[in-house]
Amino acid sequence: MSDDHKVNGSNSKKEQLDKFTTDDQGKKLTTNQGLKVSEDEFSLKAGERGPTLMEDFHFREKMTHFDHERIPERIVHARGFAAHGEFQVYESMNKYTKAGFLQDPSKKTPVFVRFSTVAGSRGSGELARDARGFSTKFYTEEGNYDLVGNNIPVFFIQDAIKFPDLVHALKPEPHNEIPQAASAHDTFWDFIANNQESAHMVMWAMSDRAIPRSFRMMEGFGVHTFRFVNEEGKAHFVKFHWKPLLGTHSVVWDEAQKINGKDPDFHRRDLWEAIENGDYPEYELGVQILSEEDEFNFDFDILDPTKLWPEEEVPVKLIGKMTLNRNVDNVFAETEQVAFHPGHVVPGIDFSNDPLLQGRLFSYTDTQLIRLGGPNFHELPINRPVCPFHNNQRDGYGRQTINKGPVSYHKNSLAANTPELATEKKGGYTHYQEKTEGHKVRARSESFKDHFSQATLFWNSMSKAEKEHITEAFSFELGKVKSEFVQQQVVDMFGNVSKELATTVAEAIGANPPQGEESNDTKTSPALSQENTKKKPSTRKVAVIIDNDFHGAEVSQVLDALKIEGVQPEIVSGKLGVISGSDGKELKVDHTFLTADSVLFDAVYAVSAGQGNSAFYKQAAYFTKEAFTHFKPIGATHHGEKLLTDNNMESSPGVISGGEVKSYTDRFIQAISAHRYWEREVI
Ligand code: HDE
Repeated sequence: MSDDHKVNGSNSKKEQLDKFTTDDQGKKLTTNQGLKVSEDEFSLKAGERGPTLMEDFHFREKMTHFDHERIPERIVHARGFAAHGEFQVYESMNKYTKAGFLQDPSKKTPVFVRFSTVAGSRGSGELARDARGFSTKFYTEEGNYDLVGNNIPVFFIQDAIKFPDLVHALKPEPHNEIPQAASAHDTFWDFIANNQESAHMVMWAMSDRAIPRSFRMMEGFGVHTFRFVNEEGKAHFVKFHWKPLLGTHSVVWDEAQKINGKDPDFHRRDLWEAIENGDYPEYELGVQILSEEDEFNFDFDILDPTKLWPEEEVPVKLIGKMTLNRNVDNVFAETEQVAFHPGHVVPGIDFSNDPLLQGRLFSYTDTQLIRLGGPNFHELPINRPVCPFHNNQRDGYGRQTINKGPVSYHKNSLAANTPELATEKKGGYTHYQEKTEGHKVRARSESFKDHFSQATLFWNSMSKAEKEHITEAFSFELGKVKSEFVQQQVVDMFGNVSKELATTVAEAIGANPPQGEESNDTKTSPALSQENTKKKPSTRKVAVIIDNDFHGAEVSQVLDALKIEGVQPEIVSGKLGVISGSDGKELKVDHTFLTADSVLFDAVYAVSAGQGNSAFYKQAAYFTKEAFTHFKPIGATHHGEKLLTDNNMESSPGVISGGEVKSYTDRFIQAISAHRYWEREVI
C-alpha cells in the first residue's frame, strides 16, 4: 500500500481511509486467515456433551481476539468523540507564516477533530464540570499539523513537571477510586491551595465554560504562545483560537448533573446528530499575533501559560474556517487510535519557550507508545499523513510498510544517500534560530509570579449571572471537600481574586471569611463573558408537549416557522404512536415523558396540558417547570397556557404566550435565540 497518491483537496484523507475501510455486509464469514466458516454458534466438542477441543482454531482465534480487544485509555482526555472535516483559510497568511495550508483560500485541508473531557474515564458522563479538549489534526501536504487545545485559554500550572501531580490530584482518589469525573474532592482542592498559579484556570473551571451546551458551542484555544515564521525567516508570536459560529453557550449545573444520568452521551450524540442532519459545526480559526519586539510590553509574561492575551489589547484576527462534515465509520479505529501531538508541526509554525509546552513535546509520543503499543502508530490509517513519508526507521510491533532494499541508515553511498534531506527552500523544516543563553536552574521565572491579576480580570468581566454561577460552583465543590483546613486555604487563596467571591463562598461552606485587602484590579475584558456571544436559534431542540385534539393549522404554522429558522421541534406526548389534531392533522410522537426529559432540550413549546388527563398534566407540568427552573425559553398556546398560569410562569422573562400565531412564533424564536433567561435567577 503506498501513500504516494495525489493530495486531493478535502478528499485526500477520505481517499486514503477508504483504502482501509471495509464493509462486511453480504460477505461470507471467514477466519482472519480467510478461511470460510461453516458454524459460529457451537465450539468443537468431543461428543455433544463433551469438552471443547484445543483443535478448535476458530474458537481459539475468536476468543483470543476478544480477550485482547482493550487498549489502555488515555491517561487524561479518555472520554472523547471526533469527526472529520475540512479547513479553508480566508486569505494568504504569507506575511506571517509560510505554512502551506495557510496560503491559498481555494485550498481545502482535511481535518480530524477530537473533543474530550479531561478527568473522567472512557465511559464517564460527558457533562462533568471540566475543561474540554479540542484537538485538531490538519492533514496538510507538508505533513500533519496538530493543534492540541482546550476550551479554556489558560492552564493550571506553569511547568510540565507538575502535570503528573495535578492529574493525580484531579483523578479519583487512589485508595477508593472516588469520585469519577469530578474535581469536587479533597485532593484536587488541596493541590489548588498549594499551587496558587492555578487560580486563573480554576476561575474558568468554576465558570459556565466548564459545562458547555455542545461541542459545537464552545471556543478552542491553543493555550501556549507559538511562533509563526515567514519565508524571510521573520517570526511573530501567535496564540490560536477557535470561534464557533453558533456562539459559546452553556447549560446550568443542576441540569449538567441530570444530563449525566439521563443521557451520558449527550455531547457526542449532539455532534453526531448535527453532522448526520447536515447541520455541520463550523468554527473560525483566529490568531492573536505579536511582533517579537513587543514581547516585554505586557504586565504578564507571554510565555506564562496561566495568562491570556486580552482580546481588547491584542485583537483576534479571523483567518479561516473549519467545517466538520463527516462522522467516523468506526470509533475505535479512528477516534480512539488517533494520536495527537503538539510537536507535530509544519514549516512556518514553531514553538516558544513556554515550559508547559516544552514538557508536552515529550509527553505525547511517550504516552502513545504505551497506549498504541509501539513506535508504528503513525502507520495507523487515521494517523497517516496524506503526503508521502520516507525515512530509515524500520521494524517494531505492527510494522506495516514494506521498505525495500538493504539500506536503512544515513549517511550511505549504497542508496545514493537517500532518502535525501530537503533544504529549507525545498520544504525542509528548520527550527527558528532563537538566541538563548542562561545558567541551568530549577526555578520559576520572576515574571511568572503574579497568580491573581488575570483571575481577577476574569471575575471582573463576568455578568451578574455568571458571577452567581461561579460562586455556586465553588460552594458546591468546596462543599464536597471534607478537610476544613483545605476549605479554609482555598477561601483564603481566592480572597486574592475577589473578596466578594471568597466571602460568599466562605459563608456557604461554614468557613471564615478571607483575610486581607480587596484586590484593586478593576480591568475587564468583555470578550471573556458568554453574555456577549453570538445568539442564534439554529439547531436548538424544542420539546413540543402535545396530545390529541390539538389545533392542527396553528401547530403546523408554528412548527414550520421553527424549522425554517433551523430549530428542531420534537414531539413529546403521553405515549408513542400518532396523535391527531381537531382538524385531522396527524403528528408522529418522538418521545414520551418517560423517554424524554426537559434537560435534553433547549426550550419547551406547550400545546396541551392533558385536558382532563391528570397523568399527562402532572408530567407536562413537571417537564415545563423544570425547563423554567433552568431558565429556558418556554412558549405555550391554547391548553398549554394552563401549564404557565397554574405555575405562575406566565409573566416571567422568556415565557411566550398569547397574540396571533405569526407574532407568537416570532417572539418564541427570538426567545430561543436568547438561550437562557438569567433574569429569572437574579430577580
Ligand atoms: Fe495534554 N496530554 N498535557 N494538555 N492534552 C494528553 O496525550 C500533557 C495540556 C490535551 O484528543 C495526553 O495522547 C502534559 C494543555 C488534549 O487525543 C498526554 C501537559 C493542553 C488532549 C498529555 C499537558 C492539553 C491531551 C494523554 C502539561 C491544552 C487529548 C493522551 C505539560 C493546550 C488529545 C494523549 C486527544 C492529551 C500530556 C497539558 C490538551 C499524557 C504533560 C496545556 C486536548 O500526553
